[in-house]
Amino acid sequence: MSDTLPTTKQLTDACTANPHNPMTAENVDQYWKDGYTIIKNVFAPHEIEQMKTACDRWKFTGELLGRTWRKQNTIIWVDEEEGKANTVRGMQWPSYHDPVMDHYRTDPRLLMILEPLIGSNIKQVINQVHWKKPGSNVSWPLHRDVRSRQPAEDFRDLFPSWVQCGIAIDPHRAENGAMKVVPGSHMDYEHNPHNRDLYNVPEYEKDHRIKDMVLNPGDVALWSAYTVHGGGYNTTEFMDRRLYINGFVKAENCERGEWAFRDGRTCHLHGKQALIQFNEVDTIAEAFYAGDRGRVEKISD
Ligand SMILES: O=C(O)CCC(=O)C(=O)O
Repeated sequence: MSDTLPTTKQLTDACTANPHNPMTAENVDQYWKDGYTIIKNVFAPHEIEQMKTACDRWKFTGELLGRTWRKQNTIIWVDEEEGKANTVRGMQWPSYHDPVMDHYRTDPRLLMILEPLIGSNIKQVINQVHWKKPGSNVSWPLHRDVRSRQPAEDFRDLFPSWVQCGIAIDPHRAENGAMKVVPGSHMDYEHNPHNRDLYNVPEYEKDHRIKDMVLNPGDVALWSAYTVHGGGYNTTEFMDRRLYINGFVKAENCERGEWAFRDGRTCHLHGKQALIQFNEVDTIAEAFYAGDRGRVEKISD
C-alpha cells in the first residue's frame, strides 16, 4: 500500500504538545494500526444533555414531517412501514439550522483529535445523526464508508485524508445496537475506491476480529474509510441509541464539503451551501418531500 503514514515520533510530538489533548499517542497509533480508536470522556454530561435535546428536537421535527424530507443538504430520513408507526432513523446536516449541533461539529476538542491525523485545514462532508429506536427494524449491515465517498475522483488519497468521528450521546452497548468494528480490516485489501467488492461486506460477521464498539455518552469513536463497521439492532425496550457523526477530510484532498477548520480556526456555516452529497444543491433551493418528487433518498453514510 502506498499511503504515507506518520512516524511514531511525529505522532508523539503531535499529541504531547498540548497536555489537554484528549487524543493520546496511543489513540493515534491504534487508529492507523487497527483502523479505529475510542477517545473516552471528550464531552461532559452537560454538553451531552445539550446534544441530546437538540437531537430530540430534530427527531420530533421528523415525526411531524412524517416522511423523508429534504432542504438542500439537510435531509431527515423517515422509514415508512406498512401498518407500523413511521421511524425517524437519521438525518444529515442539522448544523445549518441548529447552533448547538454547529457548535459541537466545530468544537476545538475535535480539532485536537483530528490534527495529528489530517492536519488543521479541514473540510467536513458528514454531519449526521443516527437514531435507533428501541425495538425498531433499523440496522447498518457491515460496510466500508469508502462506498459513500463519491465521486471517488473528488476524494484524493482517501485513506490518510479522511476520518469519521462518532460522538456517543447514549450508552452504546450490544443490546441497543452499538456499532461493530473489525480491527485491522482497513488493511485487508488494497485501498482502491473503485473496488465495489470492498463496499458492502456482510461476510465479516463471521470474522474472528469483530467486536462491539462499546461507548459511554461523551466518548468519541474514530474509524477510517476502509474500516469494516456497522450496527446491530436495538433490542432493548426503552434505551434509545443516538450517535452524532461528523466526517472530516484534509481540505487539500477533497473537492466537496463545508469548511470546519481553516488554519486551525473554526469555520461556522453561512452563505451558499457547499456541494457535498446532494448534487442539486445549487439548483433545488426549496424544501420538498422525497416521495412527492418520486425521488429515492436512500440513507447514506
Ligand atoms: O449508527 C450505526 O450504528 C452505524 C453507523 C455506520 O455504520 C456509519 O455511519 O457508517
